[in-house]
Amino acid sequence: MIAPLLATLSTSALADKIVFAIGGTPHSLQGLTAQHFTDLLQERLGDAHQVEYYHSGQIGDERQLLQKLRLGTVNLAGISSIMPTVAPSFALFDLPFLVKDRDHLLRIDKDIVMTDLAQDAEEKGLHLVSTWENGFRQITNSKRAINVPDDLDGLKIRTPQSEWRTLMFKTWGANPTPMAFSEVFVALQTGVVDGQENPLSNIDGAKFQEVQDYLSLSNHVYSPIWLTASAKGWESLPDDVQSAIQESAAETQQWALAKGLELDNELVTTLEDAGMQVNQVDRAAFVESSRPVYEAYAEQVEGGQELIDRALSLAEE
Ligand code: EAX
Repeated sequence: MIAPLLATLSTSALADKIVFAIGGTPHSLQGLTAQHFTDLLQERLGDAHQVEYYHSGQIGDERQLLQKLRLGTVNLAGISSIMPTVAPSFALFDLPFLVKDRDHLLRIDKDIVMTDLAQDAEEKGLHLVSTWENGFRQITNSKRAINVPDDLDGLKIRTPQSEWRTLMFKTWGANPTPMAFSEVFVALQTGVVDGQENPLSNIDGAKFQEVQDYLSLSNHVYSPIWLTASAKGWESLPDDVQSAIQESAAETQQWALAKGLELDNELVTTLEDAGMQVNQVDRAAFVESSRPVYEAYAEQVEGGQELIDRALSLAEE
């Protein structure tokens, strides 16, 4: 009688819960996406496993989530702009104006992310499950409208904790200040920083319009959010759980990109109605001053120039 009882116990102890976390707020696209995924996954897993979902950095900002994945206390996390700290090739998404639109993104995802970049992550002990959308990033600040890079001169702009995003803003003349997303609202409110850069749904999701006057639409980078596991943690999941995660994540990718497009179209009005002054940046001027970032990527990332060329060649298919 004892053997079957032990078998039951060990099965349930193995994977009775899947801990999943993101840094963003519930109302941001990544929050909506994470909830969508949680629901799909829970439906697939049924009663066998409980998906435990945390948002807003409740159990850690993205850097801490990376550590928790490695420690095994978190099974799945959404990791966005700090991915180049894992493997520098991910800074492909810190090359300004590289991603043309979401169709281009999907081609890059299939031909570069899920092959080359996923391999680089695997070598660093992380398993990429899927590429979701954080979104096209825009600049907000409390001082003035940003039209050309010179307008950023001396402005303190919060960036994610990635040297590539700080390099980008330094190149444009700003004074970048990296910090975790959950600290940004207070930093903007108290004037510790003048501005920040994020997709519209993160801006609205965290109510930055309450503490920022100017929204400059730059679309300077497309920032994905990667559903990530530790390589070891992933291997230790039962096959059926892996498949449930993979299938739910793939469905979620489609949902997220469609939702991202919808939100980009509607949130400019929402933010304008909230009192923000909105302008379009001079894209050509920004493209022109972004060259040093491409040069840095080609120099510092192994095979960097080839990745740039391949990504660019996927723009026109
Ligand atoms: O949860 O840190 C950031 O600005 C990123 O956009 C992050 O994904 C927000």
